[in-house]
Amino acid sequence: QEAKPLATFMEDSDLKLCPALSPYLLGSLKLSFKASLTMEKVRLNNPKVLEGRYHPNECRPLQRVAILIPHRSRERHLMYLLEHLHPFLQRQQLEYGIYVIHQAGDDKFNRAKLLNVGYLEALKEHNWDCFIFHDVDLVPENDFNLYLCDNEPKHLVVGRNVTGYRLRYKGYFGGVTAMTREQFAKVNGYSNNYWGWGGEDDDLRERVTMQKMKVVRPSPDIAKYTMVFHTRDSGNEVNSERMRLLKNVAKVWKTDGLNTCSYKLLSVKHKPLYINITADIGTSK
Ligand code: UD2
Ligand code: MN
Repeated sequence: QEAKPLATFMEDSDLKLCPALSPYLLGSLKLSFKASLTMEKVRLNNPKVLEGRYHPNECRPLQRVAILIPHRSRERHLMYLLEHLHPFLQRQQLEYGIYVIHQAGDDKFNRAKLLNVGYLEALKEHNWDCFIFHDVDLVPENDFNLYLCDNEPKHLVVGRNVTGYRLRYKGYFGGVTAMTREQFAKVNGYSNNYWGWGGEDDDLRERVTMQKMKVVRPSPDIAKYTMVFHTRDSGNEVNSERMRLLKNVAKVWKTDGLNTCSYKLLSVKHKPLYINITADIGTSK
């Protein structure tokens, strides 16, 4: 039997690579979050998004980017983030997919482990090049803040409206970060052992520097975010173990991370605007 020509593939590869800077970028935008917004309106505003994914038709995207959002009971934040993030990513001419990783149950929240789960599950669906680990409540203000990976791990949040747009502290690596598939695998992902608030982002930075990689950031006038106001969630109390855990990163990173991330996958749902992964990630005790 004669092999059929891969028509669509050939057409695709004939497409020119997208430019380093998309012509659709708008720069700094003043963001507002309307009380009357609904998820249905967000869906109607984003007709080109199919089951949480999009790719440009006019050019071949530079990278395939998976956005991973750890989540539990922040539905409004998720709606506002999706409202702004979808058009933002399309203006950047990226191929992307948005994954929401939902922690089942009401044990202490574990942001880092959820992000490990997101990485492992997203790679089962598609060969993503680049991963953006993204808080649900941080909305980027400037689309020149490119959701692409660099040769070094990238921290995309220099400043937030709530803290006067200043870097929280030297070495700060929280909020939104971008790592390639290889960079994240090299550090064995996040630790699975941070239950409750804090420390997991510093742990990841330690892993990165131990591998002789260095954190890069876009310029402060670009790496700006609006944080949707919130108080500390119940179930995410400060992790009093975090200082002790942080002292042991060098000793444990090889046996605590992607290679030991055990969880029960409860569901994968392809919603119109995102892929929802619900997992039972065990307990803190
Ligand atoms: C800071 C960091 C965050 C993380 C955290 C400590 C910034 C901008 N962000 O966030 O990256 O390092 O400190 O763990 O510095 N979440 C839920 N439901 C919950 C609890 C948390 O969905 O019940 C998710 C959600 O995506 C949220 C994220 O976890 O954005 C971080 O939690 P937070 O927003 O309460 O903590 P925050 O703002 O101090
Ligand atoms: Mn927050």
